[in-house]
Amino acid sequence: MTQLGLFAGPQAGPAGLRYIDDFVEAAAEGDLIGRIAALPLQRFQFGAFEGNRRVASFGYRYDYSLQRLAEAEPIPDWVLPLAHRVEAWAGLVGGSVRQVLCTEYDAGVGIGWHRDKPHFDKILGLSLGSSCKFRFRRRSGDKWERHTLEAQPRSLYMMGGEARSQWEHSIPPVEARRYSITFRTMKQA
Ligand SMILES: O=C(O)CCC(=O)C(=O)O
Repeated sequence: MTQLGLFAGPQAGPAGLRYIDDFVEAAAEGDLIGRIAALPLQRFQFGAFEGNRRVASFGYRYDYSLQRLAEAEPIPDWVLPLAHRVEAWAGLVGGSVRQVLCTEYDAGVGIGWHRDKPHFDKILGLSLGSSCKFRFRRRSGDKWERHTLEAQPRSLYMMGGEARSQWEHSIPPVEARRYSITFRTMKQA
């Protein structure tokens, strides 16, 4: 088991980043991949543009054309026990996860540099199917400070604190099909 972010030294990566290997077992991973692959996944839409990754949002989705959150289908029953385990691991109150995003990255597909929308607070992500380089960067004068987390299949990461508010993240094109389930809590209104 690896935990990052507890003792943030210069090599430790962004403060507020936590990570654990083997959050789910191999059998559960296969079941979750089957569940996600069976969803009506749509290419990620941002305004007039379309990303190559395919997604399904639950609870809320961000409408890039209207630049606001919109309600989405409720979080499916098969996700709820997992969401509760994720909340317990993160020390969050049960029911804090209000948005779930299921994503499929085919080989050669990644996600560009971004920070998640400010409506969301903590961001947790379960990796399934294959590993990825989960990259972080933040401005430091005229340079970028960088960190890469090798996110293994079946692992879980959490971005809180500076990892969430100051650092951007991205995933370069993956080598083999990867799925992820992102769990997001909401900022207090
Ligand atoms: O696939 C992942 O683990 C990250 C997804 C992500 O950063 C996003 O959808 O904003």
